Amino acid sequence: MNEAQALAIKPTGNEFLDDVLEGLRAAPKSLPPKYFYDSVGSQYFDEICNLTDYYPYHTELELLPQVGHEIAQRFHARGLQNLEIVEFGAGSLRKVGILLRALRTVRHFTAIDISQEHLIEACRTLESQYRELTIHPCVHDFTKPLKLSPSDRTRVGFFPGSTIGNLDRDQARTFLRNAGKTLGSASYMIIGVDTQKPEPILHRAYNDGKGVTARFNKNMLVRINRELGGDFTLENFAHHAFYNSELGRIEMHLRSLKEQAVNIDGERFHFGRGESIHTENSYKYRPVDFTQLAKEAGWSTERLWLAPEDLFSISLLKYCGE
Ligand code: AVI
Repeated sequence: MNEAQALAIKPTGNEFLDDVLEGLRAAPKSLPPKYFYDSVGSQYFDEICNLTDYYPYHTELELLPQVGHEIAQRFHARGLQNLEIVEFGAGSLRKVGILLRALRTVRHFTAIDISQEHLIEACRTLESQYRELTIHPCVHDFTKPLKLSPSDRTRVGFFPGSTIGNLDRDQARTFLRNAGKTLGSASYMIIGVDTQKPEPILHRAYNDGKGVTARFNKNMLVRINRELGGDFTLENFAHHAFYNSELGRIEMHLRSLKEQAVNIDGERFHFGRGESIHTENSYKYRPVDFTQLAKEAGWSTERLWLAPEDLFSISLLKYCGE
């Protein structure tokens, strides 16, 4: 892995500014959740993952060894050896280690992530642990189409953590369709998807007692102030997260605690007291609904594993085109 490789694909233009202005001009106001993940935001997210209240992370982590083992047996029975794992939104790469230990014939790993610093650091760590692995870091917004160089390897997409839940259903279908094109025919996908469950468990996961999720949410405003010269007063906004049962999703907002105005790049935005900026959705799927969604995007479900108490699911999908 080399830093120049990652730099070469760094996004250009000021897309961040354009997206922020567009989101704050809209009614209701919103900001895209992908901007949570600068290096500070990625660290907050790692902290969230260490909280007991945030069940998706440790539940998936505990289910993965069994999933990896069973997938290894399946692939072995099919004579599949020349494998490459492609992780979308590579995060801390802790989970992929479990897969690498189970799927011992993997020699190539492509890590795709929007945060360059975080990606490089994570790849360096992985490199030191898996000497025989060739790592290809790729700074990219995984919600956009991506073409990888042609290869005779069987590509296995890896999309853990229910990050797909941060996309609405149309975006999720588009992501899966694009991922199929990126990975190619005869590819597979291992995907972690959070399930619908009693509201108190969900509520706790997004309103943790230590306030880490609140800091993670507010970091969006810190970034806008620092990188775009905005003048948000942080104390004037509060973290607000709740389960919208009708739409089957957690919604995160930043709620204005008073009537106020904020300036960004010479533009003034007015906030009424109680008005909110919608920063994230986190959809929770019933297994049948996710299987159907994947099918509509060209993926058949080979197997779906459920964690105890159906707290989380991991699916093995096979690409069959559309
Ligand atoms: C990355 N993503 C799946 C997390 C989620 O649960 O939707 C992001 C997150 N937001 C608040 N806490 C964690």
